[in-house]
Amino acid sequence: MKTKREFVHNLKEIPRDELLVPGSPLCAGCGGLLALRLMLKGIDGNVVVVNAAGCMTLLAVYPFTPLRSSWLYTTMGSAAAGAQGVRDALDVLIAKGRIPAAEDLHVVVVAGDGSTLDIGMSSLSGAIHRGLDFYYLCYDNEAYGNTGFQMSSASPFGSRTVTSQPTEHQSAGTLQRKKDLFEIWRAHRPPYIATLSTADPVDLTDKVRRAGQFRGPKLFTAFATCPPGWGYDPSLGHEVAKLALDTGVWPLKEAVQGEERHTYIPDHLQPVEKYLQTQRRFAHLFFPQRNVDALRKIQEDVNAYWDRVEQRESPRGTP
Ligand SMILES: Cc1ncc(C[n+]2csc(CCOP(=O)(O)OP(=O)(O)O)c2C)c(N)n1
Ligand code: SF4
Repeated sequence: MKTKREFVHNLKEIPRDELLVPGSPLCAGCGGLLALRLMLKGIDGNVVVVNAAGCMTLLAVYPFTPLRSSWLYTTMGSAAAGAQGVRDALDVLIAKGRIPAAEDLHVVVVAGDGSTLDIGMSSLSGAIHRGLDFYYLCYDNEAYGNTGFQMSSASPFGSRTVTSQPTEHQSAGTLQRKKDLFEIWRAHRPPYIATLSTADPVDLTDKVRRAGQFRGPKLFTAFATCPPGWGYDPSLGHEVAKLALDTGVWPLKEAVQGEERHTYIPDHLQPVEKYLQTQRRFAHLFFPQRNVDALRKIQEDVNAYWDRVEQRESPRGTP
């Protein structure tokens, strides 16, 4: 079941304008890059991008950049504070008549899950609490990608990262569950939050357009497929992202003024193993022998999530 779109109803209605053009040194098939490109299409007007250290730092390797906008680079911990500074500067310049209001820019933070959930969480929490008017994109590749794929607090249970390798004492790899960024954000009560997936670009751009109706923090977390970190061929990114939706691993949802609803409820969840088997970071759960306990736990977590959704929202399979 998919919810009705408000602004973007089909692929043809996704704006053709590009603020992020081809030509970057990021990996082929980078899902985070595609999420950013689509998100910028959903924003009405010009932007200034504030970027926390991470893979997207490669978007501006002087003197080249694929961005058709200004770009401010910050430390991992301070992107949201940087966004506050840019917003304040724009407001002051407009108030003093130094730039016309019509030339105002939207402030867009781009940060990885390590920056968002670990190192930059306190400055982000403060910015949301102050009601800063900005867009925030966390591209969630579920690890510290830029430095070689170390475990972050978004790494899912059972995944292999370079700092959470399966051993003979613990065969699952990462033992912790992902932090729930959506719920952390929801507890701050911002006007708009959503999860995004490049496997549904219409849902993605429609959500960004809808968010544009609100002043204040507009927060997005995108499923960010990562070929080298996750271990799959770059040409398979769409299939991996689609399976994450159809197995229920990555729910598509939004919260408007705290009211949560799912924008896609799979009619029948596919077994989560179909998703796990697409990536080498989960290969140790299947070879040299099946890790029955870990696989059961992953499936049970997904089932429990959707059972809760079913109780709250329309039952699965109901249009
Ligand atoms: C405080 C701090 N610790 C470590 C680093 C080194 N560093 C640069 S990029 C990066 C990885 C960032 O991970 P994430 O935010 O998930 O973004 P990704 O690299 O996955 O795009 C790290 C650890 C840093 N810049 N600052
Ligand atoms: S390591 Fe992953 S997130 Fe980083 S640029 Fe490559 S594909 Fe993108």
